Amino acid sequence: MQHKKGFIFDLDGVIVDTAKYHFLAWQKLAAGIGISFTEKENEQLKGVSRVRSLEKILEWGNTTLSEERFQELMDSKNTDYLSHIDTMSETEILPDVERVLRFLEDNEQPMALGSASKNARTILQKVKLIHRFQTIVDGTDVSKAKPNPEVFLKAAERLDIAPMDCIVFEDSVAGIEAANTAGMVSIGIGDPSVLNTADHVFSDFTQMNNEFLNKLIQQ
Ligand code: B16
Ligand code: MG
Repeated sequence: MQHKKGFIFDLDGVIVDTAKYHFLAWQKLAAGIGISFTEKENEQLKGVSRVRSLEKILEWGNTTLSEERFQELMDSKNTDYLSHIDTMSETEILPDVERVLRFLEDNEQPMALGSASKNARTILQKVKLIHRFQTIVDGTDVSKAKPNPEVFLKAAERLDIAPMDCIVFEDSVAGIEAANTAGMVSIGIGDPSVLNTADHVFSDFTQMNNEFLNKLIQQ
């Protein structure tokens, strides 16, 4: 009998590296309001929603803004970010992502995207992966941001697979916490010393062979 598991992929940092574009856009915004913003701060925004990201930047800079100005800055950050996204193509899909997707498709495993980004569909279209997922749950579908498990629980529900039979690939600490809280198998993609609460960690998909994927299916 073919076992069916639900495989849920985060987007930024797992399928494509859009953190570098978020960095450019947030840095421009921060410079415009006199706040210093380096790669170190950018790291702390991984998996964090757009609103919460701006709130954090303002906290770091000890700055408060009117609600109207806050919204204006959010909009201009996103316009700037989208100008970078517009340059993207399939060449930016991270190494071995396509091999993993193909292996899971060949084994008839349901797959979903579970991302905090409200731009997830645009990005998936640019890299031509939008049709590879049975369902897409993104920042427009959820009201509670990671580490809340809502995004992954919604993906499981739409795949019609029990949370305990779902496997999440995530690059952020908040996302791993969300997967663990949802009762799913959490697989960190990145640095094991950072993602130390994940069930398994790989530096990237080139380190994860088909035998490991097969074990996840059979478990
Ligand atoms: P947007 P993920 C997250 O995506 C990013 O890691 C995070 O840096 C970003 O702030 C968030 O999406 C919101 O993105 O501004 O496009 O709505 O890693 O959950 O795929
Ligand atoms: Mg991510």
